[in-house]
Amino acid sequence: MKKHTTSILATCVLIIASCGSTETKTTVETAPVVVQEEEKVWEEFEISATGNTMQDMMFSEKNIKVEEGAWVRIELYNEGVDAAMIHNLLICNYGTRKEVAMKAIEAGAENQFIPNHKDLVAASDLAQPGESVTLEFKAPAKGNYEFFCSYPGHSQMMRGYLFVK
Ligand SMILES: [Cu+2]
Repeated sequence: MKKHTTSILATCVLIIASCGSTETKTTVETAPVVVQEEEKVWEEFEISATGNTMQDMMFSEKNIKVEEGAWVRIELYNEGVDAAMIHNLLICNYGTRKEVAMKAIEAGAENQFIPNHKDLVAASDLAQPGESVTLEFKAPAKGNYEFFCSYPGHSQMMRGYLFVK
């Protein structure tokens, strides 16, 4: 008799347990949180800095075209392995590259070779060999601009043009 009672009890426990488990399976759907933000149109670019000597270092892109007022995101990949291959990407008004590059060297490593200059439009952080950095800025007024690496000795080899349409 005792044995029988135990088996009935065990069956009851099983039923309760299974009922409980189906209940916990019910999940509550949560609505995604919508963050109100200014509508930004992004134009994205990936630029690699290649080469391992002062003679062959270069950017993989030479010309970038964007729309006026767009937000520009440039992912700069430093593919160098040599310790001297430290790169960044500065954007300046057309025809001012040499002057801004000179001021960048004066600004020095403590300022990541970013000068305080009226013709400087945007500047990324420095990317060590194997690293990448992201530069984001709003496209300036329609016109022609230049980009270059301001690490000392690099601006002549590592440069290109930004066209804002
Ligand atoms: Cu460089």
